[in-house]
Amino acid sequence: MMRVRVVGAGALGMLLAASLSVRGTNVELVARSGEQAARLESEGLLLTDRDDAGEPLSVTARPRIFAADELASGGAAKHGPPDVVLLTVKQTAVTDDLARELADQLKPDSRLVCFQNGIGHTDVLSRHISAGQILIAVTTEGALRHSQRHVEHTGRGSTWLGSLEEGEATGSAAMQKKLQNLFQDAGFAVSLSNQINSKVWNKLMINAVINPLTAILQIPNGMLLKLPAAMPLMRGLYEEGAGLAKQLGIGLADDLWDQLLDVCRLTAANSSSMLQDIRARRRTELDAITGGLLAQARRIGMELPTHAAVYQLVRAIEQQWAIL
Ligand code: KPL
Repeated sequence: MMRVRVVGAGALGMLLAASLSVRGTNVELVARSGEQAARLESEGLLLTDRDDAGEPLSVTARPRIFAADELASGGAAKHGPPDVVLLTVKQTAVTDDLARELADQLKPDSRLVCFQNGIGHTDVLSRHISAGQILIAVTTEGALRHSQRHVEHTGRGSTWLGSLEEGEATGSAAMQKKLQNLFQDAGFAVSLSNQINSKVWNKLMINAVINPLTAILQIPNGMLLKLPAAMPLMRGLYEEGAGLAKQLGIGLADDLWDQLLDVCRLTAANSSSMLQDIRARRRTELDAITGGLLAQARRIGMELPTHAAVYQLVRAIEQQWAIL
């Protein structure tokens, strides 16, 4: 049976670990804090959801739980390598140190599936892990972490899975098919994509419009559509990003602008992840989203003035924490 290690016990990691585990998959969940690991170990991982008729569902899963420190300090060798690592930590946690630790946990035919928002993390990871072992997942599943042991599946979405090295290796194709089956058995809609970079950029564009604006204005996603002065900003960010993608030869969905407006409508009452980070005074994923676009633009000598302005504004909000 495939052995799956989920690294990162935030909302998405908990959702995946619980859903796979209750379907009988051999799952290990790695939590950064020892306190969360202890709680998950003793009380189990609670997943709540609603069925198609809207009736509440609740299940307690019992994946094997590890604290990240335990694996980092020699425990990884003791517990043996997984076949697949699902990396569900935030972008900001993807460092060279983490990449080295992950490299130690993988065997040559293991795969690492990255679920991060934004871009840039795969550059860090591929400094330590062979690019042929890295898969990218782009998901619109909605999950909300209520406590260290409770996650709610708030919205059914779709997931695309593809290889970092597009058009690559047959070994990887077989593994992708296995993973697709595994996820589908656990109730997720998964498609394989041989153009995963386009999917990454579609999501990046949506995040790069909604996330910084909602974080700066401190409003839920749907409110963006109700503020006439916000619309030209949204459109400006969108056009600049689309212009960059074009220059880089990255194909975006033809109806991406409409998809973006739909995300605002469908998640109208939600706070974007960047706004949640700002409220909790956590470092945001700004560098991987707006900063990711700006870095790509710099590389080819292009200017993105609206993205540059929102970058400075979000950074300034983060910098206030050191003073206030
Ligand atoms: O992914 C998101 C986020 O908050 O990070 C959405 C809901 C799309 C808003 O950009």
